Amino acid sequence: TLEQISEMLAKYPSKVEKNRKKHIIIKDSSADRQEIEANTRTIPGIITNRGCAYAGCKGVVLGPLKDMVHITHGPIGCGYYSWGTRRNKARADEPGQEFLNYCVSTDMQESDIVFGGEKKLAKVIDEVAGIFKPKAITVSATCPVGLIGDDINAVARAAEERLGIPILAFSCEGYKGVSQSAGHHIANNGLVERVIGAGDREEAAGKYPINLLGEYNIGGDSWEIERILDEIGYTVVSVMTGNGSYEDLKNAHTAELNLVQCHRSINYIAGMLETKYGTPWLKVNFIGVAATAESLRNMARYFDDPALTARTEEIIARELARVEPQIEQYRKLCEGKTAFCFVGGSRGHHYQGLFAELGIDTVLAGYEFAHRDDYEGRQVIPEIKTDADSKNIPDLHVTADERRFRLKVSPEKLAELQRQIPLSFYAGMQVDMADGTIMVDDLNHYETEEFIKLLKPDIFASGIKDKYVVQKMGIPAKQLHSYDYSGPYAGFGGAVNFARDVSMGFVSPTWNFIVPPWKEEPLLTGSVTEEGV
Ligand code: CFM
Ligand code: HCA
Repeated sequence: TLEQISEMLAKYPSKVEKNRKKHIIIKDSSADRQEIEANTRTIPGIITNRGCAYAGCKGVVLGPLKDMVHITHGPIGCGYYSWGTRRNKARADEPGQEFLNYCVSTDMQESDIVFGGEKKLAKVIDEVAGIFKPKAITVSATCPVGLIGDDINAVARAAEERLGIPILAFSCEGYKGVSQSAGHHIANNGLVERVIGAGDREEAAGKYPINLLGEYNIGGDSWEIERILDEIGYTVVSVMTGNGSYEDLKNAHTAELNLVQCHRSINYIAGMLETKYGTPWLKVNFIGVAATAESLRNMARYFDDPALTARTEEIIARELARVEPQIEQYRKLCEGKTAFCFVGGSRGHHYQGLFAELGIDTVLAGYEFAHRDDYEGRQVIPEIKTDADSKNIPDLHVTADERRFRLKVSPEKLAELQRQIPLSFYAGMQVDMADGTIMVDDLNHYETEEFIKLLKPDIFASGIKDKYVVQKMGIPAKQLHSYDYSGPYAGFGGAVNFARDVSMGFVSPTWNFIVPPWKEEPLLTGSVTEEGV
């Protein structure tokens, strides 16, 4: 209840209390509207789960592009901690053109900080081009690079002339924003400016050409989604950016529709491609059986072709017949339980549907770094105040491409479709949450513990940073970032894997095998003597 939350917040200094209050909402559909504060600075001293702009740019959006080598310009730590931990999988399309297992850094030392790191960067770029012969190279800046003023753009331009391959520089210093989110925006801008449209194809190679945006192939998710899309007959021109490539992305302008799975990380590209090429985007969600089926049906509605619609229904029926009985088995183990669902920017919403299919109610959900539109829906965008932090990242000024702009559907048809399907629109998390459930933005460790005591969830879904604290409180914790090294969880097949893994969390006898040390023998031994020694 509100009083209990107030009590929890009262432990903070009063300024902090006032701040955090705006990031917490109890869903109440009778209220006119419920505004949440988001995408603002974390209060120093609070243990947040957020990452930095570099993580959002290099780690999230650029990192999965497999035929490019991604150079981290900075001290080794930033590169090291982004080495493979996100589990974005890839397979080479051409022999030797898959570099994701490498972690390339300029390994800046103190002397580079003092005298500048540009020469070292130029040398690393030359080495990378010589050793790997990639299609293209990215350079991502970490905090010290911006502080000392290395001009990575000039270094990249010079190297590009020298080497004859695209070298893209990203000024995504960690401090460029309040979270990963700023880095998404920086990466989106660079891909639109330098990659998408750089190819010379004017038409896609097959029928119903689409791009899948905001899907990063964590644990193989996009492979499971593409399996179905291929079977239905779609031509997946590119995936941004899971198992994605420079090679595919450069012809992404040939798609007739852009699908947006993770709105937060890639809505900028979706919007810019609509302006530039006249291609609308469709908000999809391939997490959960019902959401997957609905997304496929919405896609069929957009293309409006009876053969495609029939094929869509055929595949959905086949997949449901296959996965529903399996999920039903697991549902018996999960029914009636409750979950916390706190992830970065879109999974906090998407996974609630999959939990519901297992009979698990989400009692608290939230995002680390999403914006108000991801909670409240895109209709609030015009009223979001731009503060000094968000002004840091410029919106690109994109105009219609004179040669390639083509309205994919007439304005009348577009308006009609928008009444039926989420075309170029995202309604956010809030509408899907039940009354009385709680939304928390940028949840921190103190609030995590307090909310657990209050709500006693049966499972806690979030990331590595709070997993072990929660597990030690005796609650199964499920990572929704790395999937705890499991997956895929997307699509029809993924839902079964998820059901299996969550059920394991509930029925695992592990905890019964562990005897806390103080139950085996007293922690303090000795005796008290009269002298007190
Ligand atoms: Fe989008 Fe993502 Fe997410 Fe995200 Fe991330 Fe991620 Fe995430 Mo970790 S792009 S917002 S910046 S769905 S890395 S694949 S799991 S926080 S909820
Ligand atoms: C990131 C990456 C991350 C971290 C995961 C976690 C991921 O934010 O830089 O905190 O468990 O998914 O790998 O979100």
